[in-house]
Amino acid sequence: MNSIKTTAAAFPAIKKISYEGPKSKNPLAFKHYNAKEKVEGKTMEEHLRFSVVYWHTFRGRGADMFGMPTACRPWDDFSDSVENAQRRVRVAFEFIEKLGAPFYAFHDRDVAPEAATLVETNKNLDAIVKVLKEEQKRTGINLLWGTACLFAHPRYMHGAATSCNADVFAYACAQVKKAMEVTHELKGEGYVFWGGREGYSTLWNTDMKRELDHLAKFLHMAVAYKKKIGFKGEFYIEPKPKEPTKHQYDSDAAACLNFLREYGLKDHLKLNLETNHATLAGHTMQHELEVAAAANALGSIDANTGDLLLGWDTDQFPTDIYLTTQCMLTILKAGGLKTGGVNFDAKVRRESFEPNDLFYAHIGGMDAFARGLKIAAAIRKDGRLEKFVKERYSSWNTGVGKEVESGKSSLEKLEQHILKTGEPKNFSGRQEFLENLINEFI
Ligand code: XUL
Ligand code: CO
Repeated sequence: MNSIKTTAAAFPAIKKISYEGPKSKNPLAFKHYNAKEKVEGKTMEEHLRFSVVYWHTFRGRGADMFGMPTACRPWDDFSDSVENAQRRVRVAFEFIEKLGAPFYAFHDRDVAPEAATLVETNKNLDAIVKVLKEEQKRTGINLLWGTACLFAHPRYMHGAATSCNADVFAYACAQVKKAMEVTHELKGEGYVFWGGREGYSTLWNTDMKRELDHLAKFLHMAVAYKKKIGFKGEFYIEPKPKEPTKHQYDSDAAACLNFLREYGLKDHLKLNLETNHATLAGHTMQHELEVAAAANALGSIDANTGDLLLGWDTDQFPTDIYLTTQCMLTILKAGGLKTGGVNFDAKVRRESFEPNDLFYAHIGGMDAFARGLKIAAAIRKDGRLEKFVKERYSSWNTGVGKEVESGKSSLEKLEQHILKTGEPKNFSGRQEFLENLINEFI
């Protein structure tokens, strides 16, 4: 199939977005994201590794449970034709190139239409991968991660890898096999497993243990196939507690890590953490990042934010500097993102229906993270926060603390210690003092 080019630019009035500094009043310029500026010895581009998602940005149409699509996308005829999908690829790369993001991410079904049979569907995907490859080569934009959509098609109504139907499980495996192959072909730096419907709506019809065993079998087969095709990218599992199911098995970072350890998968997958999923689980994003970092499993982030007053997965663009500062403090402490990136799994509001809104949204998110990075680096350079935390645990550096940490203690020894020293003396946690300290930098 011939790959077609768009005849005209989709965003003709927009030039490449450039850095103009904090004083700029230009809404189509960066005020803080300066790609080549160095922070802690690395450029902002290397630290942040921004990525644009195909699903929200190029397939989202602003429909919700109550209303029809609102989005105006003049380049898209909204048909399921391969030609339309190919034209959309050109537009996507025009957008990402003008924005200056180095990466993108997709589900197989975002980029290419599903057909009546697996063979036809894979043929459609190949026709799109050809154009994606051309555009990656033309622009230097790379694939952060690929994934398979195992939740939209009706066949996955009971789940995919956790379906009660073994044939559906097999279909999911066939789909993932192909999605991994194209991710590999496009030199993707990672591959994500988000358990779209891997959970349950009611326990009355669910054999939980069997479903979890199947999920593990599925991931082990993916690990084996990864080896077989020589795909060197990182595998990630993305936690989310609910939506679309009532309970998703990969409910949060801790649950995912427990599952990975229980089934001998810990060495094969890291975590892709998303802010709105963290808050749906009743956690902060910083909590999820800390849990992952402590297990050496911090892989990548889906950068967005929820609306705590609404309580569902609103996937808004992150603009809160406090949030981005917290994210970047933990990410820097953990040694930075390696194969992962800051992937905007976020969508413009239904009311923001014009193409330019896509630019405003991403520019805002990138600037918010650039500020978070600079603030986090300043807090680290100042050193007072780190020093406080270190001192808070200083009793563990010597004496009984040291003995416990090095495994040389016992209940009897510790009883002797207390009989000798009496009631322990405590000291303040200084939460308010530290909150004020953080605000000095924001
Ligand atoms: C859904 C979600 C997904 C994953 C990829 O809430 O976050 O888009 O990021 O499947
Ligand atoms: Co996500």
